Amino acid sequence: MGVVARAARACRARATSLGLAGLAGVAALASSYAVAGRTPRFVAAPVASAFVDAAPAALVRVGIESLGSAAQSLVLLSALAAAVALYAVPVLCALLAADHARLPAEPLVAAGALAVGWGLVGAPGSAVAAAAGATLIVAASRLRAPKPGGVDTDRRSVLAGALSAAGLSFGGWLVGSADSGTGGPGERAASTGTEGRLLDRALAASFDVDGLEPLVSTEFYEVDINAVNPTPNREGWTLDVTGAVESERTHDLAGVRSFPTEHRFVTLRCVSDPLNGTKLDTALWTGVPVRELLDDAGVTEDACCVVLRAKDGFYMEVPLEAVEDGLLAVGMNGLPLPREHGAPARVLVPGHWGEVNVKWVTELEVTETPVEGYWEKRGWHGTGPVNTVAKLHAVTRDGGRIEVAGHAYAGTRGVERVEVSTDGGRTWADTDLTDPLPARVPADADDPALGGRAADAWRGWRFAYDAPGTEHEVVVRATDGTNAVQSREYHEPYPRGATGWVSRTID
Ligand SMILES: Nc1nc2c(c(=O)[nH]1)N[C@H]1C(S)=C(S)[C@@H](COP(=O)(O)O)O[C@H]1N2
Ligand SMILES: [Mo]
Repeated sequence: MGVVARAARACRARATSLGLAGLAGVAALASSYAVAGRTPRFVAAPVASAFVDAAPAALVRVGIESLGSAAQSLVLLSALAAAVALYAVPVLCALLAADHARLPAEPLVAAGALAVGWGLVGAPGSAVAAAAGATLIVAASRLRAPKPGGVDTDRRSVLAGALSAAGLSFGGWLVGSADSGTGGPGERAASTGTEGRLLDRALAASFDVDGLEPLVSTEFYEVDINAVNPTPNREGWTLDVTGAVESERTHDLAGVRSFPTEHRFVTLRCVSDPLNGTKLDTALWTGVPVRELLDDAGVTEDACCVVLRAKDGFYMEVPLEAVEDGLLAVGMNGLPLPREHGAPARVLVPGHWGEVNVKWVTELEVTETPVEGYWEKRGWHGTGPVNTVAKLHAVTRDGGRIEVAGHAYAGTRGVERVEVSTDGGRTWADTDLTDPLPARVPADADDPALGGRAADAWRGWRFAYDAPGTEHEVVVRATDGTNAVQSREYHEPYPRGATGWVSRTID
């Protein structure tokens, strides 16, 4: 009888401690989030990255391909649960140890939680806030449910708890205010000057069709491996040019900007984009030709390739001749590069799949032998030139007329022609195409010659016809600048990008 009662009491005590430890974990995360937000300093962020790193390649592929940001939320959710557990374990140990030694638990909890946070993010503000949150919960629980007997111990532990929590909060607030302030939307440059003129021109050249984006995308797609994107740090950012070069270089943002700058209209398409998907977008990018940076370091004769490395651990390798013609972009549509598109700088590689357009770039490593990039290790053959595609994104009716429209993209080969069939591919007609977007424009050109032709941007197409009054199949296909017609044979995106002709049944 006595044994059973004691066992039950011990069990209840353990269960209470476990619940309290879990609560302390939740409080730790909440406090860290309050200080850090959805940035890499949030204590759950490194757990999320570790999950993505450890996940089997196929899972990462399927997740990013088919679930997109839902997969990232799922990763974040499991990372949150795991992070709570990471805090709960040392808190539980601290509670049990304190109980055993009849010591106040709060200092032990604070120390344990601080160690966890520090190990995870090494960012004092966020780690201290998390520890404060955990400690406060433990202190509060003692306050509300004093242990029977031992009034003295309770008073001492409440005092110790309140003091540790107050101290930690104050410390967290102090350091937190010092190590935040690196995020933010950044300065808002007015879209005037050359960029403004170029954007106006692109808008004017766009087809005004319901359901069709203008030539500069209003919503640019986002694909990356992160549940939490790197925080922009424009002051602390540097780019290293290393490897097979005569002299390695390190540039900060001001250093990069001291090279000649230019604007380019560039289209990006993710290799995972379905045949008629929407992971295809265009922006006006501003930056420095990669050639300038490579020439400045002096690429050696035997160099073949460049590995582009980024702050989120992502890296891709590109042939030298492809990246030489690329742009280190620091601006997008007249504004500083936004966080989700790689702030403060990303690389754009003409005509290649989206994945080699490395965001948050920190290093260009010139190599003499090819290496496999992040996605190649996971089975994609994505570093090659893009496939030609014509999308069908808008169908509108006006009385007896039907209009179909979309965009077509063929990388650096350019789009020469888009044809439509309204009878399932038996007969074909030419469509109207938007004028090609302007070519590369030096940033210091005060009246940019807006002629020329962008080497790597999509074109819009539209076609109107009399409704046949019966169900019919519309098919669309593009021809590139080398006179090659878009491949007809259907293939899913994995592993080399989708192929085939987009078709749609209209009734
Ligand atoms: N650092 C980094 N760069 C990255 C990625 C990434 O996960 N990390 N994803 C790549 C992929 S797969 C694509 S399709 C493009 C998408 O660029 P966007 O998000 O600006 O549209 O970024 C590429 N650059
Ligand atoms: Mo991609």
